[in-house]
Amino acid sequence: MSHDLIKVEKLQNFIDGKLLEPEVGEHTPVINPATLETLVQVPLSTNEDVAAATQAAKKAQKTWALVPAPQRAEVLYRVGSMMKERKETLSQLLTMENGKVLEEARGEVQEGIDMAFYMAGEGRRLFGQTTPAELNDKFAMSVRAPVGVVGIITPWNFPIAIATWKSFPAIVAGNAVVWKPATETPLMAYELAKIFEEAGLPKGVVNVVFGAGSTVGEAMIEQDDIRVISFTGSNDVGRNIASKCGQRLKKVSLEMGGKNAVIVMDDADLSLAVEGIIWSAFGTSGQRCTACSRVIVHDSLKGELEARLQQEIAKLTIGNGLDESIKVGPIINQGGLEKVKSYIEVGVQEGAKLLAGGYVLNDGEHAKGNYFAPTLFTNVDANMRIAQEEIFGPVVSLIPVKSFEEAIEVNNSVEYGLSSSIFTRDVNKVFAAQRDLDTGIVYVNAGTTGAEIHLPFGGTKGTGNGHRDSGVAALDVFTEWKAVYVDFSGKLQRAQIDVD
Ligand code: UN1
Repeated sequence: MSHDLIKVEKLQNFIDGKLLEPEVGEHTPVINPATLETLVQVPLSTNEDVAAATQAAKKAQKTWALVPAPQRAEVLYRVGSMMKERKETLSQLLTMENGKVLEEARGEVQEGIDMAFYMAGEGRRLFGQTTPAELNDKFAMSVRAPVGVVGIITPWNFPIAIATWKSFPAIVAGNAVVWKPATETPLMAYELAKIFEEAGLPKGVVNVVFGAGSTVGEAMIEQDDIRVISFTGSNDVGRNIASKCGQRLKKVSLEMGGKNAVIVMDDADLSLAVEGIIWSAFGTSGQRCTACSRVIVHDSLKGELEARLQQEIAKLTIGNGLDESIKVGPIINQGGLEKVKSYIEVGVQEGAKLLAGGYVLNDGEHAKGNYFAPTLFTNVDANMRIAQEEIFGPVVSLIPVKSFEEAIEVNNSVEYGLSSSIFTRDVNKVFAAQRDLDTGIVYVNAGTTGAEIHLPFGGTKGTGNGHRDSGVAALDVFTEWKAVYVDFSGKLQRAQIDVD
């Protein structure tokens, strides 16, 4: 069965094209959240491993940057093809280490495949600008130059897709990568490292160092040769990275979650809205940055929406995601489960009304994993903590409002600004909403999840620091603009001075 897919007992770091034991040699178990079985041991690396990876990357980058970008892209085309061939294996491993159901795991691997082919295409674009110069016989243009060695820190909730969003643009632009994957989900990194190697990526261009954020992540920040840190994870950790990198004038790209809402207006197609809410609130057990955790509903539809959501929640099958009939998988670990549980108490204390779920599932097979019942609160006030703070679990709060304007205001009243959605059939409301919703991603008549890789991914306010993952915007993180002036007049021409 799927266990046979894991061929080793202990994972190793991947540095300079070699599988290496961590210098200090400590490991920690990787637990399948659906069964609590140990899948494999993952290294807890230290400063020395990060230093070795950085040196390997620095050396490799010099040569890699001189490979023409269309040839760099060839490697990504091969990576994409290999991911496609191995899609089912990768998906099963992903379900085992992360818990998301197989259908979603396949979707996530597909997101990585899409990113490979998309970014490979950039090898023949990587556009800069050509523009007239101020003076005769002079040519001006801008080109994208690689930054050098980049550090990427990826989360457990999308362990392969987010890794591709960050590493593929970095690679095609001529950088080398030091990558710290989440210790909860190292198998995707291990598999991707193998693919990079087999696809012919020169050694040292991508280096994987497994370990904790407090050691490996901190060590990456301290390496002067790592010029960019691209991070997806919690707000606290992101702020810490940003402030430390700020001191060192290191570029930082952060993506730190959301408190995303679906707005249901009085003219909405209610069945569609219910489907959109169920999928984006309870898919991945709500453990997406883009998950819907608030539903802002027009008063006139509140009762009907509550009833319809209760009905649909009752139909959700919860269990091990390797079973194709399961719709909702487990929570990543005990800590995650405790956090979700604590928010239920908070909600009840704040006076919200619990309509579904609200408890850890301990019956039968559920006792063997980290399962939480899909949860629905109603009569939630926009200022309650359950309506303001990121829960990262299968918990959704219904907030009734009286108007479109109030809906927009409530949507924008949180610290985060990643994704938002509106269900309405009124074209005027659609256009006003896409203008006024203060989020990096806006959906009309769809839930809050499902971003496509060729568009920018990220958000406003506490979600990030102005950068974007995926899309062309990702190239901005991993390149420096270089302005190039070529004077072919044969004499010294002085800009701004010799203008007459
Ligand atoms: C995340 O949760 O961090 O839009 C990424 C989506 C997916 C990516 C989610 N394509 O939901």
